[in-house]
Amino acid sequence: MIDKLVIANRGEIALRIQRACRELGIRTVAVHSEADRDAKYVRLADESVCIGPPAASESYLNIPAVIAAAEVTDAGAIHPGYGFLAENADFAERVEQSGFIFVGPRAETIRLMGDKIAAIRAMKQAGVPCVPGSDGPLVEEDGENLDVANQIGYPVIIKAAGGGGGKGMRVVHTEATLRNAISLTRAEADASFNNSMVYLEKYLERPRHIEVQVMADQHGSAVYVGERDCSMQRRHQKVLEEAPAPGITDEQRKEIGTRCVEACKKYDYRGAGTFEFLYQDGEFYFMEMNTRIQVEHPVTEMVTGLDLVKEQLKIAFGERLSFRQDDITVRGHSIECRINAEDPDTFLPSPGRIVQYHQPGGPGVRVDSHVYNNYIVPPYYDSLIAKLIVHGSERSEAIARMHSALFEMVVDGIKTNIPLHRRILRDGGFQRGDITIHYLEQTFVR
Ligand code: MV4
Repeated sequence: MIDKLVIANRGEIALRIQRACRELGIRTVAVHSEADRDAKYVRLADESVCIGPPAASESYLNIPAVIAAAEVTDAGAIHPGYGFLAENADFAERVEQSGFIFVGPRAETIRLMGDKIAAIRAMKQAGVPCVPGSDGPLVEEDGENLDVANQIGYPVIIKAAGGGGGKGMRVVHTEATLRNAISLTRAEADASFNNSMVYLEKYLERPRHIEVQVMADQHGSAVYVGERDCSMQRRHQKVLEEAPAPGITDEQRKEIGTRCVEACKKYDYRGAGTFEFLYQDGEFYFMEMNTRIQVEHPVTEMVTGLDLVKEQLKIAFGERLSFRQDDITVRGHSIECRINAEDPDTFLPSPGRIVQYHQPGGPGVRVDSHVYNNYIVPPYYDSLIAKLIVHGSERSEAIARMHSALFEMVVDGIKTNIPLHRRILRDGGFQRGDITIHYLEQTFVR
């Protein structure tokens, strides 16, 4: 067993990983930028190493500095959290080459899933349902691409193989605009990702975003841990997530979950993973796979009673999954509101000093946050300051508990999106539980 671990991240997830380590008897090393010297997770870690100036590119994204921190503290493993280096295959490779355990999938798997065309091909071969599409990269010949698009039917969407998370995409409604859209997307993809490969899919016009959580160990066992609905988003930033996805039946969950587990086994997946799907008219369509623990993992923990971060660590250290598929049951309903330091109407960041902070409590309420009274939200990183998570025996109880928790929560001194969350919870569309990925932008934000 590893006795010391470097947490290559900041904010609430650094604290979350630390808590899991403490339960497992693993000592922690916080790495931090100059802007995060006074952070709670730095104080609470067993050791800390300053790895650079405030800019993430010179600190949290600085691979040699992170690896050097593991070396000087004699740590055995590195947990990347989410964002930053979490899905950087070169980082995972260099961590392992330097003799440390990378808490995550093999570098080869991260690389495979980073290439969206290769990932879709792999998933299709494993029996995971995918969007009808070009079945590989688009070629240079316009005629062939026109044929593919006509076969699939408009509208279609052009996506970059190196993209993901909403970068490098273009919707095409007519044959007349296809050629230009392909070359524009190709040029952007080349400039942004240094990869000009693009592919084409049928554009789904009113889907929900539903993702399936999986966990797999190094001994060939894999399970699905239910799904989450993440449709409430703006500009590819999730705002509110919930588990289970409203309206998904046990049969649907078992069917799509089993497909994901089979894919994990086929590719010898290891650790926590998320299969992202579009869901429309009762069907799931694979989009991409995330090879990290996600921001919204707590809603899955709340409905299953599992500790996904502890499981990640145990898997990385070679232990077997401590549960089988039949041991996992989805109980009740959980909702997470992402509390951001931002203007609730304009969504502009609102960094600065939090002069008054009170977090809510009561039955079924969980707050994952690194902030405290007089904490200064730095302007250099993303604006997430807290995740407010509730659990209820059913969705209506979870909604009522979230209402109550938002009523109790006080964050003074900076603007937050708490008023936006209150409006969402009161909204009829949200309460019915059948909103699409476009709902927040199209019919809600003024
Ligand atoms: C799509 C789509 C509709 N049809 N693909 C956006 C992020 C990237 N992962 C893929 N995305 C989409 N792919 C097809 N064939 C709509 C989106 C999309 C989206 C997906 C999930 C969550 C939010 C979204 C917002 C806009 C577009």
